[in-house]
Amino acid sequence: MPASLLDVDRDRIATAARRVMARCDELARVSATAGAIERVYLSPEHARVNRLAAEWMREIGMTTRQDAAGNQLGRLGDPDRPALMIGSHLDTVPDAGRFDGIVGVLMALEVVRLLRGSGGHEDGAGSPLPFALEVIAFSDEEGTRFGKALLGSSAVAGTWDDAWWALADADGTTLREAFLEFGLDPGRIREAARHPDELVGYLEAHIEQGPELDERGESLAVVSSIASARRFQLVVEGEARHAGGTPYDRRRDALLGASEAALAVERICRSEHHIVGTVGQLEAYPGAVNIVPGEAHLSLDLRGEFDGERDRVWRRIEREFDDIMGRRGLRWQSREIHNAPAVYCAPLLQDVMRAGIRAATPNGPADPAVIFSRAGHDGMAIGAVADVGMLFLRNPDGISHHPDESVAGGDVARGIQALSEAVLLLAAERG
Ligand code: HGY
Ligand code: MN
Ligand code: MN
Repeated sequence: MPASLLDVDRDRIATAARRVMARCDELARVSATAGAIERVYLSPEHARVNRLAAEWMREIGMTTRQDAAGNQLGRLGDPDRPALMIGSHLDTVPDAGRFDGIVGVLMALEVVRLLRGSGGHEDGAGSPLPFALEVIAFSDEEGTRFGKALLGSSAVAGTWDDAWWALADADGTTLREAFLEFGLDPGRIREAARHPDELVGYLEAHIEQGPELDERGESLAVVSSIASARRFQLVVEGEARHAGGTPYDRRRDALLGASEAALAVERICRSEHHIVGTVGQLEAYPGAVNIVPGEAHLSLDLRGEFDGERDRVWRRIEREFDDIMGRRGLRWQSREIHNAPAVYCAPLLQDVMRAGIRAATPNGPADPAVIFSRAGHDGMAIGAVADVGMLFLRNPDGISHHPDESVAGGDVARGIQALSEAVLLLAAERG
């Protein structure tokens, strides 16, 4: 039986898991759209979930603050000590599930509640843990509103780029205008940045957003690394013409060029190892039923386990696009809107996560699963300022970024225990 440092009975852990599931439902009701879940950066819904998270942080004795980028933070422990940061994000994609990001923030709160009560922080001062605990609810991991992902965590990592202020949402509101409307001061954004000396590390629990744990019949996994990602907006230019009178050999149909490009992305990425490419958006202009599309706009989301491999495949895709558009008499151009290098989870944090899983799943495999995350996470940004460790929870059927996204309460309970054990092991390691 793997050693367990967490002296908490299973009923308390089960109660914690039930609270997480109930709060996931409560947060799911904070949405911009009726009947679906959508919560984007700097929206009224973002403000409402930050207030709820702050209330739950204060409930367990944490001091709270919203930082200069709209991230919600809670802290417990000696103000002069470095902090172990645990968290995830509360923003969502459109028509989202109720667990992506959200379950990790709520599990972090339960870990603090358990550690605070069982030999963890009592009053904050003189706590037996050699570090403070911080819970962070990142404000924009998805990039849904402005296209650039990881805005909240980039501010915390000190990697904010002032060029982002000009990014605009679908209504033409710039990031700068949205900051001001939300009550934030763009001039103070760098106050959100944390120094490496302030942080012991960053831990995040997240649903896998893939089928591996479900197929293996296992509850939890250690994450080895987070895929590197690049996102592009592409424009294909042809010539709008009459849909009836224009013979095929006179057409320069931008939509067909874009469609062939999307199929080429799938073909190329399927032929590669640990590379995924997705065209999630495709629009034809002028978009009339009786006009050959003269222009097409499409997105490309390209990810890989290694930056160099991902970039090599992008060059391969560019060459293929040149061939396709050349053959069809079309022109094309790309604008990169997001670029995040791969982040490799710190060996020590992988080790404590592995030991935490063993303690939480005594009937599980002696060697818990280790998974490379094809999904992006805030750890990709935070890796610039702290060591990153991640725990995956089984995600039935692997469906995510979809209302059918799910996670079992029992796996949440095991995840809370594993994360708590990992924190205690890290504390023991740091003496
Ligand atoms: O896109 C992603 O991989 C993450 O869910 N934002
Ligand atoms: Mn997501
Ligand atoms: Mn996520």
